[in-house]
Amino acid sequence: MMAAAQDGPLYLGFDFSTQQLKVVAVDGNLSVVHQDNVQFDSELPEFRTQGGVHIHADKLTVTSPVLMWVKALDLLLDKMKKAGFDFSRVIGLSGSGQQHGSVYWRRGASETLKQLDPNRDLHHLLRDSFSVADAPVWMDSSTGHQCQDLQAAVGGPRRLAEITGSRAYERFTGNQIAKVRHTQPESYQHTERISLVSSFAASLFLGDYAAIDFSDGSGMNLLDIRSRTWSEVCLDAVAPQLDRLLGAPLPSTSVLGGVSSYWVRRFGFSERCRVVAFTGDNPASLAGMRLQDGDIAVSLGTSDTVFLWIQEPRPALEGHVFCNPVDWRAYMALLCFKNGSLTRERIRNRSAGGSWERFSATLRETPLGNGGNIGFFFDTMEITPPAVGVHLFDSGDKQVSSLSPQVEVRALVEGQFLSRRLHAERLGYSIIPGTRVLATGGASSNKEILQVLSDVFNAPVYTIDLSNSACLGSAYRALHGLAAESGLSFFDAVKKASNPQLAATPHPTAQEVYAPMLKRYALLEERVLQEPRL
Ligand code: XUL
Repeated sequence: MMAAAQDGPLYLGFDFSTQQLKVVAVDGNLSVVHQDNVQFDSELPEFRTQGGVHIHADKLTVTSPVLMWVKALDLLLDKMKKAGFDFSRVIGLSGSGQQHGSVYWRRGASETLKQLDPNRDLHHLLRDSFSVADAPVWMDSSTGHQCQDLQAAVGGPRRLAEITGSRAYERFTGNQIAKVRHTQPESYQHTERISLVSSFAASLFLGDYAAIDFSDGSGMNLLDIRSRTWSEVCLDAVAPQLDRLLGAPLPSTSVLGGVSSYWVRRFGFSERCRVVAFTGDNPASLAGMRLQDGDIAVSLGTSDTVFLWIQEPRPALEGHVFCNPVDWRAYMALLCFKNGSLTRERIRNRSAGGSWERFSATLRETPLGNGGNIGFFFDTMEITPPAVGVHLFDSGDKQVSSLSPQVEVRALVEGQFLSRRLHAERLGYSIIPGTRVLATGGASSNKEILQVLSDVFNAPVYTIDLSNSACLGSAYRALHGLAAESGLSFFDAVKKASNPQLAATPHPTAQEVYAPMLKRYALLEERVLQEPRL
């Protein structure tokens, strides 16, 4: 044991995501020394989840059993122990949780948490500690009424977005709490504390209720993102005296305390091991990517997601502005675009003979700006902006019914990236000298697609593997949380981590071509939004 402890300190990052619980351990050089996971469906079949959740008969209500998450933690730590992981070297841990989900602790649970018997599994000890057994999760969309009520109470969707960073969304926790209060009044009565998935998980390690952090707290429609306190008007609209059930929110970099004696005695954690506030999986991913001021990350997957670091929040009716998880003065924004890879594949099949090589060759052979042709390809109802259908325009802004295959390929890729840039700028993002575009996800392996991305943003594009970013970001945050007490910035704390790879730099004429095209794109998008939906 002594010899192992001399091998230097370790930091753990956990990720309580929808389908699995993951862990990663990094050393002081930020090298990954251990990782493991528990898959809910296959390793905890007794809970009968599919993809980690239960979809209820109304198809709108989606929940996960809280005890499944607790049991997954028992299982994960047992696996680590069996693999010979030396818990005594861990001096800091943190974690992330799927955003928006809520956990309802039954009256008396805080006492239980404080006196956990190290000879027993957590899921036995906490069997009776939850007043609501099935936690609403982010996939739930059953709270339409509650959203309307909240918006009406604060003065409309725009006002709600100004206060909390987002208009009302069904999955956001405030609306979920309002629904639990109305549909399960008795359970609500017996609730002593409400946690997010992230602060619930931190509570297990702390042996006490953990604070909700500013960043994950921003996904509740309850936090005033400027004052970083609960918004009274929002709380009052959801439930009386809700602040007592939520506890005071804290900066995401806070050290909450030490691990409870349960962990010391059951697994051999050091009494020195600190728990740094857990946060949401998207904020934790931002930390894992080491996104900086001015950067934008574009994840090119089934749906495309855009992450932004912003200094001044400018919330809109689309997208979300959250408090920043690594710098409490800053903000981050998140935008989701539904028509990503599946649309790229459809156009590849239609206009490039099903071949990515031909698709790429077409992008190489067609000019920047596509001769003025612009396309909107919303195969399914888009989130950002809320529009559907394919809309094509020629260089004179005249709507046309088709484009040649070559022009169509470029119109798709340019159109997607013009849209990512337009909506990012509406949330307060601007390209500054030194701006980097970080690309990740399936399509980020296509050099020609990345070249268009670089040209449209007039900024260099770097690629980065994000498959583990929330978990890794949590381990980084654990390390930084400890160092932050001495004033070290997140970026100084994690500078030893490996850097993203440069993949494309903008063409010298990019700015000249795309600055006016972005303005035209915005006007044409207005026209598309005004078209009647069929
Ligand atoms: C973000 C959101 C999802 C979950 C996934 O608003 O709902 O990304 O965080 O775990």
